[in-house]
Amino acid sequence: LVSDLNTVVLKLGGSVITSKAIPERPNVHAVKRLAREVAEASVERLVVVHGGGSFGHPMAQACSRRPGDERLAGLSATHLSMLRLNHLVVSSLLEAGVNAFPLHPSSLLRVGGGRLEGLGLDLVSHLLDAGMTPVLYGDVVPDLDGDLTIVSGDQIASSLAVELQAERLIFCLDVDGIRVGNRILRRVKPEDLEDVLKFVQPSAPDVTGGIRNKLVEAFKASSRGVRVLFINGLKPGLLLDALRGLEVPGTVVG
Ligand code: IP8
Repeated sequence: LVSDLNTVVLKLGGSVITSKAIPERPNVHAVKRLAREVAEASVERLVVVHGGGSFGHPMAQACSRRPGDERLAGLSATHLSMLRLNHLVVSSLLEAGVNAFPLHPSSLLRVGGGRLEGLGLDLVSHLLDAGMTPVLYGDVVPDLDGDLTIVSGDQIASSLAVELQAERLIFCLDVDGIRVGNRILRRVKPEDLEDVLKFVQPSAPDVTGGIRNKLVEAFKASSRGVRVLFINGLKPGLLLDALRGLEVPGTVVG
C-alpha cells in the first residue's frame, strides 16, 4: 500500500450527531453544521466514520437479550437504524458540498472470532483516489464463525487510520476531551493509559464501550504513528480548525 501521509480519519461520535436520550432522534443541526465545517476545511483525503448514539445502540441492547430468531431480527433492525443515520450524515455532507460516499461495514468488513480481520481497504483507497470522501459507521457485521457481531465506529476509525497510515485521527465528542474528575486532560501519554482507564467508565447505553473503548482505540492508532485528537464536536468551529491542522482545545493521545 502506498503511504497516504496526508489522510485524515474523522470519527463523528453518536452523542454529537444524535440526541442520546430519545431513540432515533438525530441532532440535525449539529450534523449539518459539522458537514459545513468539513466542506470548508476541504481536506484532500478524508474518511468519515460515525457512531450510533440513539440510533443502533438501543436496538442492539434490547435484542442482545432476546432468544434466537428475535435476536437476529433485532440485529437486522439495528443495521437498518444505522443506515437511516448514515443517510442523514451522507446527504448532509453532499448538501454542504463534500463528495461523500457511503460504504457499509456490514458488507465490507471481515470479522472472524470476534476480531476485525479485513477492512475493505481497497475500496476505501479507491474512493479516496477518485476524490470521494468515504463515510462508514459502527455496524452489525457477519462473523465468519457464523454469528453476527457489532463493530464500533471507533474500532473502524482507528483501524482505518492505521492501515491507511493516516496523518491524523480526530474524534468528535460531546465533551471537551478526556475527563478525569473535573479536569480535561490536555494529553494522555502511553504510560498514563492504565491509570486514566481506571477513571473512565463505559457509558451506560453504549453497547460498544463508550469513552473507554475510544481511548483504547486511540492508543492503537497513536502507537502506529497516527496523531490522535479528541475534541468537542458540539462547539462550532473546533472541527474546522482541527481539520485545518490548527491547535484546538481538547485531548491529544500519544
Ligand atoms: O457508536 C455503534 O457504533 P459506535 C454501532 O461507534 C451499533 O460504537 C450498531 C450499535
